[in-house]
Amino acid sequence: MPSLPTTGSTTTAEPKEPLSAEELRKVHAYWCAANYLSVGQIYLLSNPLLREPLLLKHIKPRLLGHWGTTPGQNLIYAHLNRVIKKRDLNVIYVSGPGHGGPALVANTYLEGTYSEFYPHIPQTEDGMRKLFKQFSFPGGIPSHVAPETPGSIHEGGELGYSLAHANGAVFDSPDLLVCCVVGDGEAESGPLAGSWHCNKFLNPARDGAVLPILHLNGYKIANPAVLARMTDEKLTQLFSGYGYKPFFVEGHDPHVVHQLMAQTIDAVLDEIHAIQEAARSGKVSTLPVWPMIILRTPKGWTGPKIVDGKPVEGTCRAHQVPIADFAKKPEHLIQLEEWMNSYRPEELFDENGKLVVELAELAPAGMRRMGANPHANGGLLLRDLAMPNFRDYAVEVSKPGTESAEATRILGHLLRDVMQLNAGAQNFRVFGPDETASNRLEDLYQVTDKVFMEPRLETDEFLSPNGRVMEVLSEHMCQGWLEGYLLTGRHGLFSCYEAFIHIVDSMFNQHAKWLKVTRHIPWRRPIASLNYLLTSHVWRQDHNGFTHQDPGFIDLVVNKKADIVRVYLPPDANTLLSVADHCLRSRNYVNVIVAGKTTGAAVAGYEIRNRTLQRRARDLGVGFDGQKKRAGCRHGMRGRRSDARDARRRRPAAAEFSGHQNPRCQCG
Ligand SMILES: Cc1ncc(C[n+]2csc(CCOP(=O)(O)OP(=O)(O)O)c2C)c(N)n1
Ligand SMILES: [Mg+2]
Repeated sequence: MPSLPTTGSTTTAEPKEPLSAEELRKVHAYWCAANYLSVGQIYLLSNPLLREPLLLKHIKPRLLGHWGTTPGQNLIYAHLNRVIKKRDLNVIYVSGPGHGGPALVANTYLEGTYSEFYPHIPQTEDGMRKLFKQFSFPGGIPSHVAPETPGSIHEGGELGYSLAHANGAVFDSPDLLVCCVVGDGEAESGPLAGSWHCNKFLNPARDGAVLPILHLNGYKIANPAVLARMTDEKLTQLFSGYGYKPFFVEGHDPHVVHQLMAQTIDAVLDEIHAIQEAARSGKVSTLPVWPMIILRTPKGWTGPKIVDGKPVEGTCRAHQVPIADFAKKPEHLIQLEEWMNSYRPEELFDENGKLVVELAELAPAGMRRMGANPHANGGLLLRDLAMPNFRDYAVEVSKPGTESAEATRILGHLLRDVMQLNAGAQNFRVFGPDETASNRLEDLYQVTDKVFMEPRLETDEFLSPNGRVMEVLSEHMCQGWLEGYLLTGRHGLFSCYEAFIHIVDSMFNQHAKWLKVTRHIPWRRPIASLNYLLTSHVWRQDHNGFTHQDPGFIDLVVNKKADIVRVYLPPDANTLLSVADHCLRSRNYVNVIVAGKTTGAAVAGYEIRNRTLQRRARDLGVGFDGQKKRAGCRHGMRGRRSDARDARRRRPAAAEFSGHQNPRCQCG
């Protein structure tokens, strides 16, 4: 294979051999088992243990999936298992190149969690057959890491968000380590490139740690990856500049790489531990230099070297399905059989198809298994927010329209107290791209600061390592952090100018799809809703103009079904309070609140507003009961237009339009 551009590096660990011969044999065998199961998922319909000679009828008629990233991710998983066991660590795995779905499915199957979540796929020969068949198959499972995958908080279908998700997951979880695999192609994306700055917002005294593993397998789908063609020196300069200490693990010989990987993971964990110790003992409160791993291994490692005369392993031809066309080229059957047999399945699985005991013992136990870690099923850890009575913050309105207020400033009073009430629980944060004060939420700074780990100047205000407001001028990072935070069982709010929330259109889509799928997965517990507060809306721009006007995010949002999204247009401060109270209590929605920050009339007290909404609901032919708690739409809620049309046609029972027939709605 072509040589990779390495020049040696000062941060490549001095070669040692931390694994005994026995440990090396076993970790290699475990990796082979994961690779075998990954190839099996991509190719096989039956004959999972190759007990019969491989025939065309054993192969799936349509071959789908991504092999190229998979062996590298299997290597990382196997080595994480080793250290989780050895050090009793609390770790979850974020797969940036989540198109490597076979790797995560294979590993969770090997560790036993897959069969616990899906008992119809047991650790038997027939279970293995079903595991293989279901992959990327009608009625089966997605080819990517997905909500269906145990241990996952990150799909990775749309590349670029892994590092932001990983950081969001560890905020306020001091015990948690997220291993975040970043693809070298993924690393070219804007969101990922920005996300290296996450370290400036991570406080080792109160947050967990992220271990980024930049996987330089050299290629994307059809091109070399930019970072992969840089020398180790250049990469060291780049990542040192971002504030990391890169450790290089490079090679093609599995046995060399196993030793180097084991040694390097031990070294980086020692560094992470030292950083946390220093911060938690109060000795250091400045931005630490976090370690990261740069892993250079061939794309499609251990797969076919040459297919039809062309090199495959170590090239972008290994990205998806390296051997195909079995009907036309029977010699490919032999090649696939040789490839699968190269892992020696007969030594890995017993006569019943179960992983042999000496290898099964390598996985951690119980909830330490990455597929079973409760942080990756955040609803299990979710606690209700302590909420003040929102009515206590209301603007007094003796006569409609006579009082005026900045709606979001009034909301700021409420958010300040939500922040304060939950300070002990450490489960609420507010996110925004440098606009929290501009959006009139600055009362938050009476009780907390903006988190900032870089040096602070005397002239700075409200910055500290302990702040709970997260401000960075990257809507992608704000969204990714909040998603990671919510998916691991906490609460938050993202405030943004209405026009610029479009920057995360696609991330919104992905999160909404995740929520939609999780509703049908019984073991996924509901998580807190993702709440957007969009201000600087189209109607009131003051010193900004056309550049800052665009109400189109709502168009995008209402394309989703009403059981996933909610759009609220509260007309005044009091309605906004009520809406925010509702949204912060709700579960499994994306709530979009569009509200003005400039001075506007406080239209009505709660009684008058309820009457108005009742009238409006009557006009639409839908029910409204503003009097009953948990039944009425006190929120000025809008469903999709088509919902309203459907509702008018069907004249539904009370409260359908408002969505309150949904038992998960927690209107309080
Ligand atoms: C945002 C985004 N753009 C494009 C794609 C299409 N795509 C899927 S995989 C891939 C290449 C990924 O390369 P890399 O991150 O290096 O992953 P690996 O080599 O580990 O497969 C691309 C471009 C995508 N999934 N997401
Ligand atoms: Mg790559």
